[in-house]
Amino acid sequence: MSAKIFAKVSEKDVTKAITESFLKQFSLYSESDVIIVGGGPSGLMCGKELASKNLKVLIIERNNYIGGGFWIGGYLMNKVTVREPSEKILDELKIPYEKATKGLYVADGPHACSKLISAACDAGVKFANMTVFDDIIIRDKKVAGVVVNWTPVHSLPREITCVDPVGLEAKVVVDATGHDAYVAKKLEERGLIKTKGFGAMWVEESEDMIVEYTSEIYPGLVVCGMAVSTVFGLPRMGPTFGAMLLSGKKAAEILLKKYKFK
Ligand code: 48H
Repeated sequence: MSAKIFAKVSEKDVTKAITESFLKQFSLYSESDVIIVGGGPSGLMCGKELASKNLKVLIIERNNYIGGGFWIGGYLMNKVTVREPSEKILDELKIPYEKATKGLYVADGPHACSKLISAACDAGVKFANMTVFDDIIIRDKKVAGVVVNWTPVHSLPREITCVDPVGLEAKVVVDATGHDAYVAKKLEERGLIKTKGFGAMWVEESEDMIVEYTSEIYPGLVVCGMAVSTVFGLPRMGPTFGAMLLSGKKAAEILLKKYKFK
């Protein structure tokens, strides 16, 4: 027997600590001010801005990790770029970067992503990861929440699972699911909106357009990041992330201006 460094705790104590903490949080966030679907750069930025204004914000993420495409940037090379003036957000988040050329900056993906996640956590954002957005709640012609399931359950073939998903209510939902625009597509399936699919790459046009088109596309549903490109058929930009950060920030501003959160 070695000398004891750690507190005396048994297996059941560890299990109870996890389950009780999870249940408390999940129950509290069954009703949020804002649910953001997708924990990539646009969703994280939006969440950070909203939570820093004391809103109750839950990010739903299907993966076990948060950060989406921000970890690896371009072509599995772990480098992300931003175009002026988005380096100001890197400054705010204390993310180191280098100037690549006039108006273009490059940072390490893991450093940039972990700082953004940390800022969102510090602001008070809560996360439900390994949780997949499955469907939308619509009440009186307004989006009123999301329907979710555990990612492993959702991944099983329909014929061998009958695990029903659960509903989470929110005053507003943000679609930050990237190229797939999953939330918007659920409205499209029901004939409520029409999405166009993202356009071909054109860096110089795309980023401005994505920020400009970031908007509420149906009562109670705001779209940000690459999902904007998919909804409106805008050109893509490749591994440059300034528009993702500014689009997330704009989505938060739109919500704060239009909706009253006690
Ligand atoms: C739960 C889901 C679901 C679901 C998806 O892809 P992301 O990084 O999205 P953005 O828009 O914040 O950033 C896009 C950027 O990473 C990028 O790919 C760029 C700039 N591309 C340019 C180009 O030309 O291609 O993150 C979306 C997140 C991911 O973590 C997904 O796992 C998650 O959303 N997600 N979570 N339920 N149904 N669908």
